[in-house]
Amino acid sequence: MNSAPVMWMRGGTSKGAVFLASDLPTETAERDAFLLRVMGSPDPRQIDGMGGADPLTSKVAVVSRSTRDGVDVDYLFLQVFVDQPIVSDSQNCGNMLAAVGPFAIERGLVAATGDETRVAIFMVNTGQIAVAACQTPGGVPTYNGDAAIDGVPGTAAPIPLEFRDTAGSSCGALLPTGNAADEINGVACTLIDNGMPCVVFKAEDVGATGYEDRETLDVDETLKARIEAIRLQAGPMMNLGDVREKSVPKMMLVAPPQHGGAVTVRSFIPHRAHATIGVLGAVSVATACLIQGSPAAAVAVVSAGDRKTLSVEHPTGEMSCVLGLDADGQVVTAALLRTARKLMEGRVFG
Ligand code: NQM
Repeated sequence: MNSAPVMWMRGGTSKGAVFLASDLPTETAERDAFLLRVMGSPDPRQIDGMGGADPLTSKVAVVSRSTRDGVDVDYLFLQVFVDQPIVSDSQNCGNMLAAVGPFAIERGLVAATGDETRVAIFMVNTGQIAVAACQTPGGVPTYNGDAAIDGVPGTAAPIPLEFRDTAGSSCGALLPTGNAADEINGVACTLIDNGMPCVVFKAEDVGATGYEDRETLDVDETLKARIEAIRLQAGPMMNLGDVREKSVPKMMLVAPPQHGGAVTVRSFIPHRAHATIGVLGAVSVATACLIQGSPAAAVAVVSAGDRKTLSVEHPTGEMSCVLGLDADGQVVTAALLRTARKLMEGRVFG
């Protein structure tokens, strides 16, 4: 295949290609070869493709009508590595998820229902469902509005996302080792998966502050080697197997909040620092803040109550996670605000 219809979209603080599944090759190797050529990978500059030389702008969403009860569309997320010839389905992406609802309405997979259209999305990577509330005044998706999210300039139409039962999405359990903390290379880590497999540890335990900017973290080769050594050991402990060629688990360095939030995070996803924080990554860290005995709980500031809004501070602002707890104090729902924008529509060549 050498070209396909595509919409290029911003979803939350990420950006990438959104395809109808029926427009891509059904055979995985052929599909992945095409997507590598589309993005211009492997190449640190992705000069011969559409990727933005950053994992956050080298993303693909594949969308199809769902046959599942109560679900509108299926969404498969693919991470196209920038500098390696890898297309990975080992992770989900809650930021690109924000683009899926409007895309599904634009492509006629879902009929608009008045001024707001709720789209139920099956997330193929993890087998879970999210609901996106999309603005459709007069039955037409709009991207304009007054919602602001940190990491994106200006304002856009709000797209609240609701998640249910995300615990153990890829690792089989919220805490795959059963422990609030495990020691790896002398660092106390929480191995947790509430929608995204994450290793959460105190920034100070790996010689960082947790308040660095992205650029500072990205050039610190000593820090990155120390974190990667922890990650490679955490992978099998989290039931993820050998993670050398996987983009999970994400590495989350936590520190006390500085701006009135619940916690500060710097994340490696996993080899570059994140400009903000991933959506499900933030849900997983916020959940770790509620686990007694975890490194995150030791630095977090959390108020009482059974519905908690945890503001997760990141390099360029914050992301608020609204967590719903059951009678046992377990996190059973999560809601976040995102926005999205259609950037172009046409054919992309691979
Ligand atoms: O955690 C980046 C992003 C993400 C993932 C990454 C995400 C999530 O910001 O749900 O959104 O962690 O690779 O797009």
